[in-house]
Amino acid sequence: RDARMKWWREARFGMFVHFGLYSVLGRNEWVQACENIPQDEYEKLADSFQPIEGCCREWAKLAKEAGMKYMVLTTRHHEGFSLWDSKTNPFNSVNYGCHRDIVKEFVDACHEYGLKIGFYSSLMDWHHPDSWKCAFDTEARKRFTEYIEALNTELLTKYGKIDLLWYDVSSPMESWEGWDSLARNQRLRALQPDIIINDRSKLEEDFGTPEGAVESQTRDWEACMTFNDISWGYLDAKQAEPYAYNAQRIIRMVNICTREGGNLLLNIGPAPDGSVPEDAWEPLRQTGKWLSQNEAA
Ligand code: FUL
Repeated sequence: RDARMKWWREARFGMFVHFGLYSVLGRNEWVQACENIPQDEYEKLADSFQPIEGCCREWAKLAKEAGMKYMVLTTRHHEGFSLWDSKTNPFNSVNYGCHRDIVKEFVDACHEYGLKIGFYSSLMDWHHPDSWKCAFDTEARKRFTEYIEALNTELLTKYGKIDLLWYDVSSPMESWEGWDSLARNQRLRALQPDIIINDRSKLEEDFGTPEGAVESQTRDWEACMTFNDISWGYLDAKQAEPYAYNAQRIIRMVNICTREGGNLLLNIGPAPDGSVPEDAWEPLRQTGKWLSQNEAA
């Protein structure tokens, strides 16, 4: 375990990217649930999902400049839209909208900039009919956990070496048994022997994930924070708070994490066209400058 954790423990700083259909609306990644948007209406957003060519390179270039060592992309957030050429989930970015495999572009961009590669994968799926039934319907639960495994198997076999799997929110089930996490994670590790897995499949696995606060844990941990503290997905100007992190605040967080043996995974929510939001550029560049000067010292 120490061997596979080595790069991660030295990394200190990574970029989280929340990108999906919710980005098009610019009102938080939970918008479908919060505003009760009917499924057929939400599906229509897929046609307007048209990120500019090269957007993943833009993220990776900035991550590199910021002194980050790895990236984690929401390959499929709770909404259930897969950003890759999935055979398991036809609701994806190759069948709809831009007709591109964004995950592949992301992986290529990470290679180009020498960044480790992380995949975020939700244990919920609002687009899948079994997602909500899992808690009380055994057959639905079986179908759904198989679906989750099939998705992750695709992700871990189609794109070469993947460094990190970042599970998220496991609702409605409260135990790893319910999600069949132990057996699934073992099978996934067999596909990617060096992969690091976070703690959100209800098993401790490799590291803890305090959210929204830089709070140390007695084990390996990574604080995930988002640029404006209120949304992970893009917020358009009408929704956005006038406030975003500045370099000073980011540097302070990185330093606390470093001192207390953790990492900082700092999120950007790209705009509908995939570009890096305006107010993230400068703070991240300044952070990178500071880190490179002080690492050298
Ligand atoms: C949460 C999710 O529900 C948010 O949408 C976001 O992805 C965050 C990192 O984890 O629990």
